[in-house]
Amino acid sequence: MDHFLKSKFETKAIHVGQPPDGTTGAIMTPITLATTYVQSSPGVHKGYDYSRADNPTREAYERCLASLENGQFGYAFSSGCAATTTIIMMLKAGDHVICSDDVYGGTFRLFDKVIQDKGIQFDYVDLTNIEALKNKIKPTTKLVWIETPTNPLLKIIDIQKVTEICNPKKIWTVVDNTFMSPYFQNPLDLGATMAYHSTTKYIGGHSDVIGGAVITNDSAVAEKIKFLQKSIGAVPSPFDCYLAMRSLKTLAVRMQAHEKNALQVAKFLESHSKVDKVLYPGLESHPQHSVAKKQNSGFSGMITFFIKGGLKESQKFLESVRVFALAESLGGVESLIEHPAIMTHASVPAENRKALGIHDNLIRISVGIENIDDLIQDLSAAFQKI
Ligand code: P1T
Repeated sequence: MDHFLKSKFETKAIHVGQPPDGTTGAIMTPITLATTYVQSSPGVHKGYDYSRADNPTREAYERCLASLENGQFGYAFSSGCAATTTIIMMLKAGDHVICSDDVYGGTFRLFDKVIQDKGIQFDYVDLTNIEALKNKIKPTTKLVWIETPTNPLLKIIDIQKVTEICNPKKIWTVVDNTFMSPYFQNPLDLGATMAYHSTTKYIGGHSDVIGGAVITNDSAVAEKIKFLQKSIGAVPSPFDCYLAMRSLKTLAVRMQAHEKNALQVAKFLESHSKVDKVLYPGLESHPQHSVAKKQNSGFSGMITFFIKGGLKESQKFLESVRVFALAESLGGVESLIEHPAIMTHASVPAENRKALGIHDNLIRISVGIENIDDLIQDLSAAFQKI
């Protein structure tokens, strides 16, 4: 057993799965690029036979990541969408999935345009409404996909309430924990079957590596995911694993910095005359602030707000920022800003976007860890351009 598994978050992030190298004493885990491993007799090897199945750098990263989610089993993938696909491959034609109505546009596209064609059925439900969830469950329901906070509307779903309904019925629950990171939210502790990440975001943290991950404590689910990981083969490269593992070491300090800045940006926006409404789980005005306070140890760095006006005002504002970069994605050290209706959620049909409230005056911010004065000044100057 890893000596550090019982340590606190910051210590686990630096040490679990990463003892000094047995051969050289190197303090950093080597990047093992080999695709294959020499066997002394057919089938006799040192635990590795082919790198799609097992790779030492990936294994170190998976162990560390699993420990941060208080999970026994962790699996890394070449993207968040690859991890989503692998999870869904546990299902078969005729199975039914209930998914948060407000999810990353790419998740919706994958379900709606790719997986549904294979005979798996989907219902999209506002999971902040537990009665609505209960009403949609059928005998064929096998999985509930919870994104919380949701992307981009930052709705907070009560994970424990959902798992209390699903677990007795043997319905798997997946929590997309991308926006909170394991530092602020641990879905497995709240009864979820799987914690999921687009590690491209806070876990990678530097906007230089695409990846995904699944963590579970359910050994039967773990066995299936491991089998599918090897069989489908959407695995990250050893270098990507190294980068993501290196990033884990600073996850705690980064998340604290993101949150500190985000709270100040959210308050600034809330008091600004050109802002209609701000959605940030850390603000008392957030509709599910009490749920966030209960299930999260912090509120992370994502903010969504409605600017006064419409597309014209949004465009002018987004063209005017200088410190915030107009770009998709989130969770990096640099502040990003984007327009969900045109960018990250363009694959959600216009009528769905309208029903959800993803309007043309909606702007999403990923608050980075630059100096807060520069961030506020940048937003302030951009508002003056409208
Ligand atoms: O991009 P990829 O690593 O494949 O992850 C997909 C994904 C899954 N879940 C959530 C909550 C996400 O936000 C994402 C990717 N999101 C963006 C690129 C974005 O800008 O919202």
